[in-house]
Amino acid sequence: MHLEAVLRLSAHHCKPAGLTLQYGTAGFRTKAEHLDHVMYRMGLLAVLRSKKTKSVIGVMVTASHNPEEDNGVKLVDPMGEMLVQEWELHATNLANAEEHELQTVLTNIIKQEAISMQVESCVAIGRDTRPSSENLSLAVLDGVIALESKYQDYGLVTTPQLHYVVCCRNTDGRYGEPTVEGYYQKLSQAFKDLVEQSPDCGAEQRCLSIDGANGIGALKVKEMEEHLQPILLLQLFNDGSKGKLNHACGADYVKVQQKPPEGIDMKPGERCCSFDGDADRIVYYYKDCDDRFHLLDGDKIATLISTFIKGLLVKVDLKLNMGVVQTAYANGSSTRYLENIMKVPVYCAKTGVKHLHHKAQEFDIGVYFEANGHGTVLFSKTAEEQIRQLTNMGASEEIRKAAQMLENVINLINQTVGDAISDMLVIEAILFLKNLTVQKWDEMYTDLPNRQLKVTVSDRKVIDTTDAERRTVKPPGLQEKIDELVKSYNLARSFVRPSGTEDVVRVYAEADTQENADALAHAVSLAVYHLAGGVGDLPRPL
Ligand code: G16
Repeated sequence: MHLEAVLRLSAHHCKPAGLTLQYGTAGFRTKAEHLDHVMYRMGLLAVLRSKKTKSVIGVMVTASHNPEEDNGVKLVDPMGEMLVQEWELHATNLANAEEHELQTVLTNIIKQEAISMQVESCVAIGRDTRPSSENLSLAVLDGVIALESKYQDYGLVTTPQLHYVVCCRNTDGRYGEPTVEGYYQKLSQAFKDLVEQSPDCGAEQRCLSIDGANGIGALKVKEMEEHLQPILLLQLFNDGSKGKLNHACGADYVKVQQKPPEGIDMKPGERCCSFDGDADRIVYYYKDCDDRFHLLDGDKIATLISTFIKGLLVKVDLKLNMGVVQTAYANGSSTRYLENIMKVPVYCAKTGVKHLHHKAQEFDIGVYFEANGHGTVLFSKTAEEQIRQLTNMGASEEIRKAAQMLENVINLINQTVGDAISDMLVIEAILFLKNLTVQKWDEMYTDLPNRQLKVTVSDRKVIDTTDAERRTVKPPGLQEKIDELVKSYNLARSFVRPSGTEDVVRVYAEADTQENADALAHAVSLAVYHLAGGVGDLPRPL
């Protein structure tokens, strides 16, 4: 095989000697200036994956919630899912091969995966609004061109839009038309069909304020707005016209800081939401008459959506099993509510949509959400078929109506991956249909006070976890220390894990009061600092 062009073009995307990067929670992610060679090589890998699967493969240039200076890459598999985990190793080997090893590593992947280089391939490329994204997506393109593959450059798109078009392309349009306009048409039609039955709500209920994180989500929601009027009236803040991407705004900031983003004008009782930097996460919030901030995160979203779906399933009387998948970050109150009140089985997966998605596929209807607002609902083929049959058959009017609503949810939810825009429309539709205010939704259960902190250590790989990241097995003594600290507080829980997107260790704690959650999080941070090689200043009390 001739890899001449690959090596020739690689000279324009040289790997800095000695630099090694790890495939993390959602692909490679680091400072943008270290990523040119990675992008080129992910272009190459996407072509190989495309040949192997005989499908279109997606490459999204984004670092999502990370600061503007960072960038990253997410690879999208044929049905719109994240790259299959067995290929993460190929990605790591390829990204870390020194220039002189590139040919060997590529040839090894081709051999190991028995890839026929004669097979046609096609790569779909997308990017977010970061200043570095355009050039990095050109590097991806160079990799694709080096292996003489077909491609389509979708330009500026949200990550979920790229996942959507990849799935559409590989299902011959059955999932929808493979364009951004097709995405708007599909979602807005399903949204309108779903809310058709809702009681007439006032203008107040129809208004939603959106914090676009100064990112791609803001651009895309602006494009979509006209498709949603007059049902939904959107007010967009942090639209990218002045502020910096994810700076003091966006879903991650709001969730971690537990406060509103800067740049949003919030009136008491008004429903607001924040997207993250590539619009695959969403959180809701409002402030009450006493100016108190209330956050409705991924756990509250999962509860709202699964309660709604369960209600419809009872009406249609289908014996479909439904499960909810969360991570260790899920608030203890949400898990108890789902299990004890709603009687829905709940599972805990490792952080990262790839893990949650996988688990959710085991159910007829799998609802998965990370507390940070990343999630969706998956319907099995059986579930989709049974629901569709009921919409056509001579079932009673009530059953037919409920089945129709479920079908609209299937069309509205982006089943390929968590999607801020799609999730927002599902939530808005449920609130309309149930005539629920954001306050009433919030009252479903009360979150346990919690705190998330970050600790910088010299090498975060010294921490190893087990039990879906709820316990550490390394370094020695850390878990014992956490256990001892947790015992001193009521209703307390805490865990630590190395982040797969930032160079930090994440600390989570919850307890009966905010003071206790804060104190526990601080004490655990100190334990991490001392036992796992903390660098810089000691973690300070909150
Ligand atoms: C990515 C993943 C999420 C994960 C988040 C944080 O989100 O897709 O599943 O929760 O990173 O991961 P970590 O704690 O390992 O840094 P995004 O929105 O940044 O792509």
